[in-house]
Amino acid sequence: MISQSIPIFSTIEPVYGDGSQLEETQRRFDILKSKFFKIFGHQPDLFTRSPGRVNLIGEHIDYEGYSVLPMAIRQDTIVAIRKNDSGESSKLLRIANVNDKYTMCTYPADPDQDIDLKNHKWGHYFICGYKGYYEFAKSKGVDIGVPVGLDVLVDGIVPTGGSGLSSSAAFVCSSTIAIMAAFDKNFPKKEIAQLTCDCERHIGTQSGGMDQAISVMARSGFAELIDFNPIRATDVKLPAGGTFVIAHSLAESMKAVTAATNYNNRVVECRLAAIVLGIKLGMKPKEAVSNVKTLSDIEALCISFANSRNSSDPVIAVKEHLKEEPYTAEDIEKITEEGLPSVFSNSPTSLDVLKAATTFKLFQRASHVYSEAKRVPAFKDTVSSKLSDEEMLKKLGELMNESHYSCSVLYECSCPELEELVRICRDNGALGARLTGAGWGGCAVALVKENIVPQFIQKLKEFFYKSRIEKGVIKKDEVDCYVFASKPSSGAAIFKF
Ligand code: NG1
Ligand code: MG
Repeated sequence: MISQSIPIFSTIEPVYGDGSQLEETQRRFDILKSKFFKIFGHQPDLFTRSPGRVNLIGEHIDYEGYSVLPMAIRQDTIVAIRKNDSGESSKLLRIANVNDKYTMCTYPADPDQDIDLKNHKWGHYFICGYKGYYEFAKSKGVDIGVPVGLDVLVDGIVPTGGSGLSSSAAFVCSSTIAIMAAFDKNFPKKEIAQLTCDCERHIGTQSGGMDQAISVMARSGFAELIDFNPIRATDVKLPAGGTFVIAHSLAESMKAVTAATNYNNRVVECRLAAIVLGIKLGMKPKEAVSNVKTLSDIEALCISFANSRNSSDPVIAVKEHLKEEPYTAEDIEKITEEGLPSVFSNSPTSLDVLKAATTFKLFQRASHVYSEAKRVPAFKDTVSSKLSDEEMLKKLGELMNESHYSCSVLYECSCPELEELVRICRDNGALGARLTGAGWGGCAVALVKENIVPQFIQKLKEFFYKSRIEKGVIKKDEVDCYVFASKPSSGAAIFKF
């Protein structure tokens, strides 16, 4: 099979073809064009778009090497771009936004620049794409000549502020593809999915590749099972009669800022759990420290141990070999026979985690990852099973509820607002509801029978959003941006008009 590259369109219909979205999007493109001209004094060369996503199941396991099951949402980030190879501005990357909240960011046209992580700016996400694209081009031996200036205008409508809908990946993917297309290049989607994942790591989170893979590879009408190493996407047709409703908890989680205590902390805990388990299951400490990167690396060892106990569940190995009480660094160093700063010496963001942490919950994190990893194939198998639609939806809802429990209790990535929201969803007819994305704030996703969606959304407005509107947390006319039903939409595209 020939691996497809990013599609190039000369009209917006193929991507935004359904009803109201077409008009709304045409307006966005018109505004982008006129603002681009107003700011930079010329027209853009081309546009790119890449969508946000909602993860249906498989949370915090992509970076452990396990498959996940997200779908793209229609909200996306459009980037307008033009190369600038003469005059003073040929030495600059000028990144502007249609939203006045984001003031223009200017960077040197230098792919080797460092991103100032201590001083977070919205434009940094573009630089992630910029640096990553040059690294990729270099590694492929693609000649893109001396760096030139880029004029860029961004229009993102994926809810931001750690919504868990991957506004960051939509921005990084759209930017990277815009840069690639501005240099008149295109590559297979799989390579771009990997490249954009590497790009986003420049922001300092040790993320897995789910968000970029779905944003680049999504197909309209399908959720996708995403496998890693190498990245692959398999279409998953969702059962008729069910709809996914996305609802924002209105708690913000700024992942790029809190990484050392939240996201990266869990990545480090998983690595430590994997190393300790590997040693307990017979690996030499030195061998485990240098070879074991993720919990999936030692799954075979865990399963053969579980087999010896008449099970195939790696959670058995976790129960037997890890203790429930949190580990101190000293506890772990006795097992690894090496200091933790030395174990993580080549990862500055992990060293930040070690500085911020007092203890590590290895048992809980590993139990979550191994059990969540099983729920993903269970979800996919349910969808392709012979169950009636009714039974199928019920089973999918149960898996989503189990996933939420595991995220909340074992992985501790929920928050009071998400707990309240998930409970309200379940009390008002959801077949299942869970936090989605990294958590610590952001959105929940609920599986709801299609015929009750309007009432369901009404109930959420009444029981969750009304009091928040009264307190001024959001405005009344904004509420539809925070709670909406979503259908699986298509992936990244390039537009040349
Ligand atoms: P969001 O929801 O965008 O913060 C993050 C990671 C994913 C995945 C999920 C948890 C990034 C870019 N994305 O998503 O790779 O690990 O958390 O399942 O960091
Ligand atoms: Mg993100």
